[in-house]
Amino acid sequence: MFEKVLIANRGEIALRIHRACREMGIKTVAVHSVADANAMHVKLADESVCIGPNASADSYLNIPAIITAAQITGADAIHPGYGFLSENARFAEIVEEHGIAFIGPTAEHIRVMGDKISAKATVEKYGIPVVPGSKGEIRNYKDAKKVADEIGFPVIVKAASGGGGRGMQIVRSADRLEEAVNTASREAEVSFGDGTVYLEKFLTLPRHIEFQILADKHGNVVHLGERDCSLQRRHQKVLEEAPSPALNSEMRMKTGKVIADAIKAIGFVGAGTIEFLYEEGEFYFIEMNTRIQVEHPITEMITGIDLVREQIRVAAGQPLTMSQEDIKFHGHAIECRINAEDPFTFMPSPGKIKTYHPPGGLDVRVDSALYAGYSIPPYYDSMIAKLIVHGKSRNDCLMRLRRALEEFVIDGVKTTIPLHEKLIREPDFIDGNYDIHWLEHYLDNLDLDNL
Ligand code: MV4
Repeated sequence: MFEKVLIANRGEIALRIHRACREMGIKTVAVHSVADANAMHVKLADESVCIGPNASADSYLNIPAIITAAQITGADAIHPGYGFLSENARFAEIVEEHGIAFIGPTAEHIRVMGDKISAKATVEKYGIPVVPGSKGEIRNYKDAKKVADEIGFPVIVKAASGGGGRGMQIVRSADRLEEAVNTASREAEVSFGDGTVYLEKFLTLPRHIEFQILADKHGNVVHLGERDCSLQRRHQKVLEEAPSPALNSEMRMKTGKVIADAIKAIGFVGAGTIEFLYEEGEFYFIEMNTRIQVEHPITEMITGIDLVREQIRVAAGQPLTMSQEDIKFHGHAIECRINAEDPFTFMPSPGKIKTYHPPGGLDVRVDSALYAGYSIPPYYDSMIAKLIVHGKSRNDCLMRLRRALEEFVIDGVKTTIPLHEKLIREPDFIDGNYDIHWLEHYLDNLDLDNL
């Protein structure tokens, strides 16, 4: 097992990784920007290294500084967390070239899944259903027209290097197709330095459902069921739940098996998420994430499995601690992402925390790096806490979530707690009756003057 892990991240996920390491007897190294000198992840770690100035590009994305920090402290592995360098194949490669273990999949698997065209082709080959669309790249209008005529409008043009919703164009009729292909390609070139685009049937009212998998170096692969991440605003998830209100156990186990078999055939190792759009009883693969995700705790709450611990174990060559038959799903879990933002306009609200009182009690988990007196810097993501609640049933979970949100006190900055309190009282949400567009429609129709 590793002796010392460098955590190449900040905030709550850096704490989450530190905690897994501590419980495994592994020492930790925090890295931080100048702005994060007083951050909680720095205080908790056994050692810390300042890797650069405030801007992420100069610190948390600074590969030479991070490698040097690992060398100086003698770390034998690096955990990238989520965001930042977590899905940078070149970073994974450089880490390994320096004789340091990368806690994640191989650079090659990151690269294949990072290109949405090759990701789709790869999973389709092993039996995972994908969204109908172009076989690979669309080079010109002629290519696009041929595919669109086959699958019918509406279609969506996407960037091969995209993901997370950037560089997409929805096309409702043939007369708009040519400009959409050109716009998508131009935007992709500007955003990602790669103008490659592809085309898919646009699914109008799907849910976003993703499956968690774990795979070791010995050919063992398990799935840990799904998370429903449909509630999002501008491609930022707001609240996630597991299991999805839209699935039953039979669909879960059937789809999970297809996915686990495909992941085994692909030879992927580590923790991964297979993202689907789900519409009218059918799954359509869109992307695979090759990292631990923000919303991983809801899966931990319903399975009792420590995903970060398993990630560290498999990176060190150890087998998974469970097989598929050992995985039992218990009850329901919901995560609310709490951001330092105005709850209804979403204007960022950095600043100093005066009072911090997180909720507690049975089946309530708060993943956060906040403390009273801490100043939230304006340079990074605005997510400051995740409230994760479990219950025996979805209704028990909702009742407990109401209670926990009421208890939560964060004074000094605006937070999205009031949005969550309102959202979980909406009849459509209570009924589990929502799709990927529901939250944006809901927010558009709120009367901001009468809240
Ligand atoms: C789609 C889609 C509908 N049809 N693909 C958005 C982020 C990226 N991960 C993929 N995304 C989507 N891909 C097909 N074929 C709908 C989305 C999507 C979305 C699109 C427009 C506005 C909001 C959205 C929210 C989630 C997903």
